[in-house]
Amino acid sequence: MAPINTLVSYSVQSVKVLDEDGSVDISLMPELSPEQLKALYEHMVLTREFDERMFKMQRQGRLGTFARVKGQEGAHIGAAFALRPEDWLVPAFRETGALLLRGLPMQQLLQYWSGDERGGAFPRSLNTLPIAVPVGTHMIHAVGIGWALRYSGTEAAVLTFFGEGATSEGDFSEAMNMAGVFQAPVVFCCQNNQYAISLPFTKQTASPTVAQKALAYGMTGIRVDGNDVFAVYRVTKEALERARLGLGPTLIEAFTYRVTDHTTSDDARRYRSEEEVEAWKRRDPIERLAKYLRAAGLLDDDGVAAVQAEAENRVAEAVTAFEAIPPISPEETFKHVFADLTPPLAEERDALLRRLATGASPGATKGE
Ligand SMILES: Cc1ncc(C[n+]2csc(CCOP(=O)(O)OP(=O)(O)O)c2C)c(N)n1
Repeated sequence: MAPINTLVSYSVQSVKVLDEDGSVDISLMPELSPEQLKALYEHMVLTREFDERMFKMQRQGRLGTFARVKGQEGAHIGAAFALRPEDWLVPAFRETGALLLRGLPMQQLLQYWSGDERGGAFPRSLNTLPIAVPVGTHMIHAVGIGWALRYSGTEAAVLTFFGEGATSEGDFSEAMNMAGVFQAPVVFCCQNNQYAISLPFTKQTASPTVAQKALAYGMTGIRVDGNDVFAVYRVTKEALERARLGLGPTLIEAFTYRVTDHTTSDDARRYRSEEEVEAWKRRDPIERLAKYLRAAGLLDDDGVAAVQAEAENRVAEAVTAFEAIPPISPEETFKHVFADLTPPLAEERDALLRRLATGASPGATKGE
């Protein structure tokens, strides 16, 4: 019997296009028109403004707990910018910019993070699954959609996002394995922001990179500078194209950093240094793009101010629209999670409606 060579050699390709000083590697620069370049910038600024405003609203008690995306705009917006309308987006919970880019109304996202069930019922026309807070569960759904697309001969692909913490879940392994075996047209985009709440990447996995995990599943793995919107766009566009052509799935690791707390319930100062955060703030993805646009003659001081003012207006309008939405009815709170309500939930709903019919308050009393 011939010996099985158990030594597998591999290398992880790492892609960077846009430098911190705003200069680009021309040989790798993706094709983007001036309009697209400006749209990318405007969208990243809008996402940051929305994120800041949501944070203030949460602190004012006008919104529930939510996960900020500040510092990660290059990673998830760069990737989502490569999607076509017929593709599918399967998000986790830290992709605000991708959801807005997909066309989700801002006030609906505010509804979602305020705990209003209607916020999670995304318009079907967006080909976008709802936010998944349970870590990693949605990657399996992404593969299911991808497999269905392949089975039905539809030339479209799926882009799913998750954090590096999610790669320790069994769901990641199941999803990656199935996508590899069935050549499902799925692009797995890991926003490696280096912390899963307080757990640093080095304690999450013994692998030096997330990208190399692709090797075991027989798919392409690639690491990209996640604060470089051009690099993320480029590799995601190529991966989506391969997927649409039936050439299989890809794992992309967008290496980035969460410059704010994990969620509004966290205090990151308890587990990482100010110096570390400051160093990453200097690699800000929006600043980097702005430097490039200025050098290309596509942006100046007036332009920066105008984009910021427009973002503030749009966010203010969305907040006004959100706050004018009438409260959800008790009955409707049961409507948007399951297509067919589970028997225990149906029982709870009926009990609540019976109780309300007597004129009682919705709150349960002891013993009920
Ligand atoms: C199945 C499951 N386990 C635990 C949690 C609690 N939890 C929420 S976010 C999080 C860390 C996720 O880290 P990562 O996947 O790296 O994403 P990030 O928050 O950094 O974007 C944990 C453990 C959860 N939501 N779901």
